[in-house]
Amino acid sequence: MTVMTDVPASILHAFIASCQRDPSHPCVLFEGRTLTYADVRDLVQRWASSLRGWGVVPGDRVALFLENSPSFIGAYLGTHLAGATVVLVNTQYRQVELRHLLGDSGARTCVTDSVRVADVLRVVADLPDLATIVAVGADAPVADRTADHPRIVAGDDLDSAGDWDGIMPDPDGIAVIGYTSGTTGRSKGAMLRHRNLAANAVAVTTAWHWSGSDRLLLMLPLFHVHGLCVGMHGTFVTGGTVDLRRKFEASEAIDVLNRGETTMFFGVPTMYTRLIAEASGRSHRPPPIRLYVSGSAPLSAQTFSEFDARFGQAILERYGMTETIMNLTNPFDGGRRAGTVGGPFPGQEARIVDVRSRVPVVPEVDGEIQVRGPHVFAGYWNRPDATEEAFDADGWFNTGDLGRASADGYVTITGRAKELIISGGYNIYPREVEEILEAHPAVLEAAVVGMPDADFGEQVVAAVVRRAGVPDVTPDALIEFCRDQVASYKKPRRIVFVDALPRNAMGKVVKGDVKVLVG
Ligand code: MCA
Ligand code: AMP
Repeated sequence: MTVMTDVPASILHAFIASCQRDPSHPCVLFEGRTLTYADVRDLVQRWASSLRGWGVVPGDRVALFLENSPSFIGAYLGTHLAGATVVLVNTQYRQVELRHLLGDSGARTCVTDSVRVADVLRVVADLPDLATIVAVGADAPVADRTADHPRIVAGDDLDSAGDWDGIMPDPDGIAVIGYTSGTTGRSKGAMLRHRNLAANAVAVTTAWHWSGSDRLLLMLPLFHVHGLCVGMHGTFVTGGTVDLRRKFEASEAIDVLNRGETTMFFGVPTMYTRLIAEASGRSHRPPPIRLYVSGSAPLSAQTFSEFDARFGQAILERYGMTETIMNLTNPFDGGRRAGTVGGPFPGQEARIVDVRSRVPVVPEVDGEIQVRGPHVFAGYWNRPDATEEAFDADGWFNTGDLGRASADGYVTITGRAKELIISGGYNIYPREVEEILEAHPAVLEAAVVGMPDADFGEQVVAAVVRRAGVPDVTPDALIEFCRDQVASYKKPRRIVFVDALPRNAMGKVVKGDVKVLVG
């Protein structure tokens, strides 16, 4: 195992070092604007000073419920500079998730936009800890709400930073809480320390030969580890440039790639299948770039080879998790093998163990993937039980992903021990959707499974047993019911009414049989 040297204390330390090296270098390109490293540092200081003015104290949790924009970056590093912890919130989340994330994390401040303020206000009655909502966006309905609890302040009225330098993070402090893995329907907050983020960013940039002259086209959302901890952190650590977009559009991506200034693109497999489809309608293929990376969900060998045929480039597939950021990667220089995720990043360890005995297995034998190293999180927020269960006595983290290693060290992910549907790179926990469906008066019980989907990889399908003696319900009405409460990507694409759910002798629903039933 290579030991990484020169790991900065935090991403903020790394960002400031990059800024000191070249303050006038472009850091963020966004909607026609160029923000240099000095511009971003100024923005971060103003955010930190404003957050402090709005009552944020060291150790607070600040929830970011924001789309991609320079404000996200300012609020993110600004929260760190104010000594607080960022809680990441998917912008598609609705009342069920918001109530849980904001409540469980005890966030006292939520930074959002002028549209999403309404979503937060819908649930504030259940959020006694939430003192301040910061609304970014010119048309924020701030004036008439300032006296209420929580108070709403305008995120565009930032302080001039003045002479306040802020608080540089303690490497062991919690930088980010990312919610993930809700086996009971309620997700858990993975606590990432500043040093975890810094160590992984150095490992990733080293492995992928990322430098200050790179320009990353980033169309992934910043509220997940993929966009934030790989895309943004790598940029800050190397002193490179990120061409940040609000969201992914295949035609826009190809147009940008055609300009020849991009050197890297990171995406989920759905983005690659859409890029292939978009490129097939064009006369020329984009000029080659230094690196295409795929992750967050399995990249099929077919997409890998179609992309190679259409773009003339081998996608580098890697594997990560919110709890550990990036774990395994195909090599930058050696062969990138379709259907595999390669081996550990520098300075990190991985192994495959027998799912029952937890003893390491030999190559070509299936087991659970375990990882260990400076990138691995501190544990789950307020969940010592879940934290203890996640680690073994020697500090190995159980990923819940199944895999096998080849004799020369390439890991193939073969399945998941955890019940999880990955749709277009978003994780969906069946239990959460089942609980929503079962809260509908016309539903007796529900079982949710992932079925193959050409665009998203997997799609959500629900088998539903209707309750007798109540007014009937249509599949569309049930889908609408879900959409009102949870992120739209979690809603079932299909609902199949069944007389009973298939159960085993223990009374447990057999998901394999549910798939046959709805298939
Ligand atoms: C959007 N929709 C989806 C999904 N995305 N449905 C199922 N699965 C999805 N992934 C639905 C919306 O709810 C909406 O439904 C309709 O599609 C249109 O929404 P829109 O936003 O326009 O969708 P899109 O632009 O087509 O989005 C597809 C996408 C997006 C670009 C692939 O899903 C995406 O950015 N995915 C990346 C997620 C990501 O970053 N994952 C990393 C997490 P309706 O109209 O009915 O309301 S995993 C991670 O971080 C780990 C560490 C790792 O390894 O990377
Ligand atoms: P999250 O909980 O959102 O951090 O998602 C992490 C999960 O995404 C992992 O535990 C894997 O199940 C899955 N994942 C990430 N990258 C890959 C990949 N390259 N291939 C297959 N699954 C992946």
